[in-house]
Amino acid sequence: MRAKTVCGYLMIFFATVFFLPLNFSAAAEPVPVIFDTDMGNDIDDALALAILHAGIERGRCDLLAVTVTKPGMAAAEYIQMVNSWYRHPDIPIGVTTKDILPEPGRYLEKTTAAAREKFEWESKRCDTAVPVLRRALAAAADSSVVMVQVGFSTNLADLLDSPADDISPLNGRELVAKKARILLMMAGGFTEEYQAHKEFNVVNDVPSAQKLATEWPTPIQFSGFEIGPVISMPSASMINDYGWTDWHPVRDSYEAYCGLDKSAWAWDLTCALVAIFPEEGFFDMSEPGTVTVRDDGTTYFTPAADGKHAIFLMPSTEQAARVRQAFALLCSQPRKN
Ligand SMILES: [Ca+2]
Repeated sequence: MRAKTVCGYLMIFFATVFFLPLNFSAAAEPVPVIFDTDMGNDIDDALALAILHAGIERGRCDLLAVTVTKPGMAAAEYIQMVNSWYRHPDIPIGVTTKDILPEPGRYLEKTTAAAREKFEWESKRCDTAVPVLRRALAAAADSSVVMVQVGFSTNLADLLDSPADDISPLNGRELVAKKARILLMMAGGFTEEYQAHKEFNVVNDVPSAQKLATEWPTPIQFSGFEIGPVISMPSASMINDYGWTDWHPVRDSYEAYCGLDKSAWAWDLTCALVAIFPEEGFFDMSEPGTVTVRDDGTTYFTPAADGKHAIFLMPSTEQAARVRQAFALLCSQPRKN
């Protein structure tokens, strides 16, 4: 009974907001995005990738490359499968050289195997992450690229240390300073409740997170751990909104990861959403300041007028509802044929 009532309210809510707040302007130029992910450790990376593909379909995102901080080929092959399903098989993919959490997790291999029964795609011979990042940046317009990092800081720290090569006469730090506009990263914990929290993306590679916090040359906006629990993915959407297709890689992954009836906490989607719809006010940002990463993996934010960092502020009830709705609509958005 209760479930039916909740479902009824959700349907009214969906019908209402579908026509109201998602009035993304059609004239905006696609945002050039590089997506760096630990795909497979949690389901929100897959949902974030779905949001970026929805952005491509809407003409709001140009996905220049995907780089992976999960070693081995399971994550890379899964990403190639998803990109191919969305009909963008040529997006470059680069893989880390470090061996952090190599286990494939709950959905990468399972969904890739299921996909083989549904459609064919060409497996990619992937390069390592740093040359893929360097090529994508070198080819981009100056100060244009939005970097979205939703896994460990390994690849982007390695990028900063990369020397000049035949891809670019600039070293990594110079290349980032010239080509990137901003880095959006899911990392850290910044509210009082999470002061002692050793956030997953930080604690699995603390030196790299420290390097980005101190050396990354563009502004950084940090989406902290505290945001995800208040904007979980609506399970009703996972159950109800995919009827337009007989199979969907991200829905299949979600089912394998936690079951369709669970509303998974949603961290990584926040950065993808803000990357491609920066003007929509989905979140408010803090005043400028500096994020510090301690050696034990905890983090804190200090306001400072000349700081290059900001943190996502906790969303209001209205913002959280709107963000959840955007997640639901974008992840389930039908692809073009
Ligand atoms: Ca992640």
